[in-house]
Amino acid sequence: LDSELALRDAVELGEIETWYQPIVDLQQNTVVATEALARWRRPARGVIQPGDFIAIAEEVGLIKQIGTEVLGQACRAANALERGMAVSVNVSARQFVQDDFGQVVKRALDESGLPPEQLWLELTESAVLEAIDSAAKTFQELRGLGVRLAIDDFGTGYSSFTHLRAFTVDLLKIDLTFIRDLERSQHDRAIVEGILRLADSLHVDVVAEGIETTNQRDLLKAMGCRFGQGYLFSKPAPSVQPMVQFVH
Ligand code: G
Ligand code: G
Ligand code: MN
Ligand code: NA
Repeated sequence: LDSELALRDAVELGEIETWYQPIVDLQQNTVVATEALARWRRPARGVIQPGDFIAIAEEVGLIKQIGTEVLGQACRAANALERGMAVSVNVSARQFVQDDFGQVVKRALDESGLPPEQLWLELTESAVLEAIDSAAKTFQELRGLGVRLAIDDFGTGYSSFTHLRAFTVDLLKIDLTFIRDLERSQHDRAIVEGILRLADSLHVDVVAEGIETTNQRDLLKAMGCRFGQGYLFSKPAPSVQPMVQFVH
């Protein structure tokens, strides 16, 4: 309750920050994008992780405000780099079902000057499913703006294929649970290969999440996976890491 009250003022007080984790082109060895990850810098309590406040924000109706703040910060940060860097922003179901979500995104693009194709929006499968009726309209609006749409945590949702049939997306982010045991598990390799083949037929790009070892990276690269993200490259950090920092 204490944290709920504090969270109500967090945006106004400038306590919501955005951290960034690079997304790497595995084939080219370059950073092409960065995922925006919300953090709450609470005075005298330090940096609070999204796992400890995003769910509260959704319950008490603050996610719209916080999400809009993160979106704005992320677009400004990506645009400030002036070198084609994309930024990938998480969108929860509650945000996505807002009537004016298309407008919120348009405003963030206009105010930051970020080219639309440099904004990726990560939707979870459950977010899309919950919003199945209003989602179609919002999807059209977002496609019209020219932003790129990604399904986050792909493979963990209920009926992943239904979403692929219903909506045209540009990217799939393979959930890190499929990447973790890639070296040991023939089974997981088969699943990831299947997702890559499917994505290829659908002309959808893939980001493998949670890459922690060079072996995982090399396997994914050999399988033809285009993009990757994980602690091997960088943990989330308070500013966008420049491309030159990428040395693996
Ligand atoms: O950064 P970390 O790995 O702790 O993120 C944990 C979870 O919080 C992830 O599932 C991520 O998608 C979610 N998350 C992080 N930032 C945001 C945000 O700005 N909005 C929403 N809706 N979720 C976020
Ligand atoms: O649900 P979403 O994919 O948005 O969540 C991203 C989360 O994954 C963040 O909390 C981020 O800190 C975490 N993450 C990013 N890279 C790695 C990694 O290599 N290993 C693990 N275990 N977590 C990671
Ligand atoms: Mn994400
Ligand atoms: Na994910």
